[in-house]
Amino acid sequence: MKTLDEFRAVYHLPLPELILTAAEAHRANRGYGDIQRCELLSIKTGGCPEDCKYCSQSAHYDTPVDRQPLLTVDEVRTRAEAAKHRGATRFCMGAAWRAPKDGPEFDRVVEMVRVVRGLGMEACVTLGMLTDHQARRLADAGLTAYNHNLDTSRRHYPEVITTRTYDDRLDTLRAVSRAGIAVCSGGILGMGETEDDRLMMLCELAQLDPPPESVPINCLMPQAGTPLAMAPAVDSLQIVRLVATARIAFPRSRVRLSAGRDRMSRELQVLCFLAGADSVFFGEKLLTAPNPRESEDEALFRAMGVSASACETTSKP
Ligand code: SAM
Ligand code: DTB
Ligand code: SF4
Repeated sequence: MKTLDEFRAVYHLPLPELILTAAEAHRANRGYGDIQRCELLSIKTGGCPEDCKYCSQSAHYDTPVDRQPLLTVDEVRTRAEAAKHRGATRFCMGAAWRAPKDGPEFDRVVEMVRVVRGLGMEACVTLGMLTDHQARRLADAGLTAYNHNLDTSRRHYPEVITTRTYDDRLDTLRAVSRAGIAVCSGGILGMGETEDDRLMMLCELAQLDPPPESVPINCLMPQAGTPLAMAPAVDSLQIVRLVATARIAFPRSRVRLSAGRDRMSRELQVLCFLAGADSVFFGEKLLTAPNPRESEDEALFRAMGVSASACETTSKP
């Protein structure tokens, strides 16, 4: 699927037909029961110069998030080891930067990537805009993927962020690909956009060559003090439709049911997995916001009868 009309035609199929089509694409292209557990760690928190209207870490808004300087490599190692014991196979690290500055801090992040890879986990980082040189250094350290979300459609973007452009975002994604690092890029639902805006975002991602290795679908977690603090929740069947459309458009990619699961019922999450989602953030905190309790996720996975081996690993500390 490449054109917006194709995306619309798929998205607006009768819902059972859409889910079945996505499930067939999922079964044909990936291990159906393989739902990846990822853990997320904020390695540098708050004080970000960007004005993303959804974000608790932007210095433009008065939010309850405390600033925290870049963690040490040892702190990251400890957290990554614990994540591995809980069954995570991917460790994702986020920094509240517009772009990393070359120097000791970037060197430290490169070392963090080496450490996580050394533990045998996939490593993903999200650090803001990257130069070609920085992308190559991360690639040399063995980085598995770089997360950099388009967030929304090109036309809705300026309503959400004014301190950078959509093309800045695409430039970084191209630098990441040029360095041979897999791209993780998706967006956030529930920022006042239309359903068509969400399809435009998927359509932009579908133009990337190669297509993104993973597509995170986040639901806005309204953050106190931000301009989107009072945004209403997204309709649950619209989430299912978008997940299914992403699965059909990116049959070989991970479609990640990312932020916002704490407000989703078990049944809605199961529908999303049926529609092709195959990854979650595991652990009680995302970057600054809460995630479902580990015990709840364990129970959900057990009830679904998937990833039994990962559950066994996680029950032993
Ligand atoms: N500063 C870097 C950047 O924005 O590229 C990396 C960190 S940023 C927090 C990573 C992503 O988290 C954002 O692109 C956005 O898609 C997602 N995110 C941030 N706040 C969120 C929220 N309140 N609800 C849902 N997703 C959110
Ligand atoms: C992504 O798409 N979602 C994650 C990850 N990439 C970095 C971030 C979710 C952040 C949720 C809000 C918070 O914890 O502050
Ligand atoms: Fe900064 Fe990233 Fe938050 Fe935007 S989303 S304010 S760039 S940390």
